[in-house]
Amino acid sequence: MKEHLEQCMQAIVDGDSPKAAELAKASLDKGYPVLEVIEKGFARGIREVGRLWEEGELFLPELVIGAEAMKKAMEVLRPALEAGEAAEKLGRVVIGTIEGDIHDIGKTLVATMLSANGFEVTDLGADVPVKRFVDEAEKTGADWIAVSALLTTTMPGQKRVIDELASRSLRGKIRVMVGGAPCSKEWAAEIGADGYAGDAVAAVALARQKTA
Ligand code: B12
Repeated sequence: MKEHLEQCMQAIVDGDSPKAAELAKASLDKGYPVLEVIEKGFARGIREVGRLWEEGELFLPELVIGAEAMKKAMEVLRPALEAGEAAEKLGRVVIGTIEGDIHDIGKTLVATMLSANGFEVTDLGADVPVKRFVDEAEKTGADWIAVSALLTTTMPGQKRVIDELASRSLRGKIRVMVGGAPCSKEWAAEIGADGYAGDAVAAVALARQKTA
């Protein structure tokens, strides 16, 4: 298993989409825990690509190619995560990546896990305008708005979602959770969010714990 996870990571670092898809399929065939394969294999790979890019060892096209390989692996693995979808719905969540930000791999993983664990999820995709989060949440009667941000420059958009809710007097009715690599518990507290989660499993726990 350890060696397999290393190979998964390496396929992303190499930007090798066919290999990533093949390893993802092999993970399913071998019955490895899917979430562990994602977090300790593929996602570790994409974070390593980010680190190498930041250090100037990789160029932007290589970052893009790494992200493509990551997406290929996710395409193979996602149905296995969704397979356990619960019949009883625990609540409704509107999720998206905030405007100006196109990072959607982590957000999609959170959406998939919420949906597999009994939440009705409306995924608005990436680069979502502030008002659209709130419009959709009102329309679907959502319990939660989940806002992802991967850039320090787009994080303030998470606060604008909260401000927009307040301006429509929806602040206690619809909760807001924030996440994405640069976010933290402290940031969530600073902007008055109802919660922060550092990964998809923690996001499910947070939604469960606080949904009335
Ligand atoms: C892949 C990637 C890309 C891909 C995105 C592909 C895609 N479709 O998503 C591409 C190549 C397109 C890209 C582009 C850019 N990127 Co980029 N990218 C990354 C990288 C390497 C990995 C992100 C990722 O997918 N991680 C894997 C997933 C599984 O993890 P995650 O996103 O963190 O999500 C988990 C948790 O955070 C949490 N979570 C996520 N969302 C949410 C939401 C909620 C509500 C909750 C509760 C939890 C939660 O759960 C997830 C699952 O565990 C990061 C580096 C890093 N370490 O994050 C840089 C990074 C985010 N990128 C960066 C930059 C600068 C850019 C660009 C500006 C580069 C450029 N010059 O053009 C552009 C931005 C374009 C834009 N406007 O958005 C910087 C940001 C720096 C900063 N301080 O803001 C980073 C940190 C790289 C670096 N080390 O410098 N990028």
